[in-house]
Amino acid sequence: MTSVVTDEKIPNNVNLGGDKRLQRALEAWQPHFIDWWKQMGPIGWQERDIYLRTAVSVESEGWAHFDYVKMPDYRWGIFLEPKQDGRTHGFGDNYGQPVWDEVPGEFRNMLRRLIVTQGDTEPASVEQQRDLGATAPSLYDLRNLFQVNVEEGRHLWAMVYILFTYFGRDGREEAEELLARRSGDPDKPRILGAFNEPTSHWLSFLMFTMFTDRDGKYQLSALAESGFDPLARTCRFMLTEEAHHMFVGETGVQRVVKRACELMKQAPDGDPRALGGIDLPTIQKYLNLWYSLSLDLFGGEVSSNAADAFAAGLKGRYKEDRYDEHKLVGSHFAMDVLEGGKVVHKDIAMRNALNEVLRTEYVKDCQRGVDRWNKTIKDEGIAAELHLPSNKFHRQIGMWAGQCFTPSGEHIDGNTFAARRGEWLPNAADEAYIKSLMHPVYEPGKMASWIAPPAKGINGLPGDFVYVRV
Ligand code: BYC
Repeated sequence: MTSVVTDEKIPNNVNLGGDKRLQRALEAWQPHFIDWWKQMGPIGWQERDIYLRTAVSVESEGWAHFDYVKMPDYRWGIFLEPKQDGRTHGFGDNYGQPVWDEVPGEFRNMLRRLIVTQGDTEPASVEQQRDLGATAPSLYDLRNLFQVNVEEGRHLWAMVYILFTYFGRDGREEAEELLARRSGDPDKPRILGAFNEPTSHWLSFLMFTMFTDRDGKYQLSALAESGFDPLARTCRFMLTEEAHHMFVGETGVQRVVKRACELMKQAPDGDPRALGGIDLPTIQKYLNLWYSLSLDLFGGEVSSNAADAFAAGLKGRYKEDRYDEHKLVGSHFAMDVLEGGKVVHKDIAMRNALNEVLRTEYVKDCQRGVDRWNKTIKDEGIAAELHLPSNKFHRQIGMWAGQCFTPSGEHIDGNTFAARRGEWLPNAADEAYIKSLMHPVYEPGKMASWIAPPAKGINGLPGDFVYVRV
């Protein structure tokens, strides 16, 4: 394995110093990235000391270093998992052939599109979250927000490294574009829908890290199988960091749920809102919103793009090794489809159904998280449950877009949906209420009224550690 270099301008384990042209090109992009970070990154906290984790190698033991850092000084590095000698394509038409170390000409555009789409989500999420530092419910949460933000920045570096190294001038242009698009900007929006949605308060942030970052886990896992080996190696290491982001979301929502239950028991009429909490029905609405937005990120249910990417060996399935058959010629996937305005269950050619196959794995993973939230509710002695809505509910991409379904999956007309929308998705009053709770709590160890404390601190430190020097 190439050794880790941390004293260069760009820390890396890819022997960047051995390719002076590439190194100069990336060092020329670096100030553009820092300008973007200062302009579009977290507002108001750039000069503060934050207790952050920095990736310093890819070893499973000791891959990260924790210390106080000012965010613009964060050491965003390039780290790829070591190359496995003799690795072969694990799926698709080239199954069993040696993997590629260079971009295969015939798949160049498809590969670039996948990498650019992945790369685009990283700065997008930082932009979406840039105001949240003003209203963090605790120093612990504030630090977690910034940890997520700097690591999304590193994931951008991961994709930019691939673009610069393997895509020549096109790659450099794409890297500039990644810094030029803006989340939510109608003239130059980010590529995928959910990354243009406002994440304007902490409940949305926690749902985003639970559901949208989890799409990241599944997409990165599918790309980690890629027969384009540099992409596979970079995605494998990105997954190591991604786990913390989902932890922030899942445990964050779990703490909101716990607090709701505690306040239900304390409030005279059982309404946690009376004591500055967030009630379970409102939590359910935000769950419905962010889950459905995140389902859209898997693309159409039936997709020739997905079939082509699989056939080419560029994008596989989640944990491809678990499957017995890796070419998927002649096999089928049974799924709901829309035919003549009706929902029917049908066999679809497997390669065309691969977005749905990946989404199905994602849904199971989300359900495991919701089950853990429901256990918290039960442990608090409250008789209520949260539910994932149907995968047809509130969809804007794919087969169910333009159709209306209830959260339990009943096909309804547009007028009924419009009349009942506010029961299922956050309405203006819910947004106003949640925003009214968003006041910063920056005293070490203290929490806002609407969220329970975490079970433990970061890196073995106590909950009242000064995670951010305010
Ligand atoms: N919004 O064949 P189709 C993460 C477009 S998250 C807007 O149905 P395909 C992270 C599609 O581009 C993971 N447009 O789907 C999380 C295509 O357009 P063109 C990000 C959409 O291509 C939190 C057309 O519709 N990584 O890492 O099989 C924080 C027809 O497409 C959307 C990736 O996504 C949408 N939701 O699949 C930070 C991996 N969905 O080409 C980070 C790379 C589809 O006809 N991307 N369209 O103009 C992919 O694998 C695929 O592009 C997708 C779409 C799965 C997104």
